[in-house]
Amino acid sequence: MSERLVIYDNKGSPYCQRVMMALYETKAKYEYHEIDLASIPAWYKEKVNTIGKVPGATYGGPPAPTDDPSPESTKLAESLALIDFIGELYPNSGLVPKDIVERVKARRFINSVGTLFAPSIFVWYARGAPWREIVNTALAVQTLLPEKGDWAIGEQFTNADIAIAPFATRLRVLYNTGIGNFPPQEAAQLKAVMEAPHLARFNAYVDRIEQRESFKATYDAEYNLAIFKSRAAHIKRRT
Ligand SMILES: N[C@@H](CCC(=O)N[C@@H](CS)C(=O)NCC(=O)O)C(=O)O
Repeated sequence: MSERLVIYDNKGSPYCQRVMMALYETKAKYEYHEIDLASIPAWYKEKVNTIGKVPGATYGGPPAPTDDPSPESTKLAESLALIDFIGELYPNSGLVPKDIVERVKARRFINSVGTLFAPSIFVWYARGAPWREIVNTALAVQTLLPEKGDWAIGEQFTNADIAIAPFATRLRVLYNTGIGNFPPQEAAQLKAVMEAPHLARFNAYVDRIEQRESFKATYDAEYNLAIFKSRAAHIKRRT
C-alpha cells in the first residue's frame, strides 16, 4: 500500500501540470498544497525543496500539516522524476511501461522533449532566440512517433505523452496570441510553419493530447493566458 503523498503545485506551471496529469491518470490518493510563485514561502524552501521550485512532494512520514512537513517524510522534486514515481506507485496505470524496450522508447522520447523541444520554446519565448529551432525540435519529436497507435510509444498512453503535453499546448498559445519576448511578426511566421503539412503527424498527436481527460482536467486556458501575459510583461521589463 502506498504511503501519504503531498503534492506542492502551482496551477500556471507546465512542470506541475505533468504531475497533476499523472495523478489524474492514476487516480492517485494525495493531499494538495498550492505554492504562490510570486512569494515562495520560506518553509517550502527549508522543508520541501531547497531550490524553491515546484513541483515538489513529500512521501511517507507521520501526519503533519502540509506547510510543516515531518522531517521523517521523504522529499521529492523534479517533474519527470515525480511522474515516474507516481507511475511506479500505480503500475497498472501503464504510465511507466512494464516492457523494457517500451520503457527505453519512452525514455528516449522524454529526453527529446526535456533537452530539445521544451528548451527551444523557452529560449524563444523568454529570450528571443530563433524560432526555427522550435520547428526543428518538433520535427525531431515527430520522427519518434510510431506508425501505429495514438501515443508517443504506441497504443498505451504513458509518461512520454505527459512529458510533452504542457509544452506542446503552451507553444500553440504563444504562436496564436503573440504573447512573449519576441518580435510580434514571429508568432505568425512560426504558426504558419508549425501548422504546415510537414508537421501534420505532430499536430494530430498534440490534438489527441489536448482531448485527453487528464489534460483537460489540469489545464485552465483562461488562467494560463493571464499568467502568460503577466510573465511576458515581467520579462520585458527586465530586458
Ligand atoms: N526541472 C524542474 C523545473 C521546475 C521549475 O522551473 N518550476 C518553476 C515553475 S514553472 C518554478 O518553480 N519557479 C520558481 C522559481 O524559480 O523561483 C522540473 O522539471 O520540475
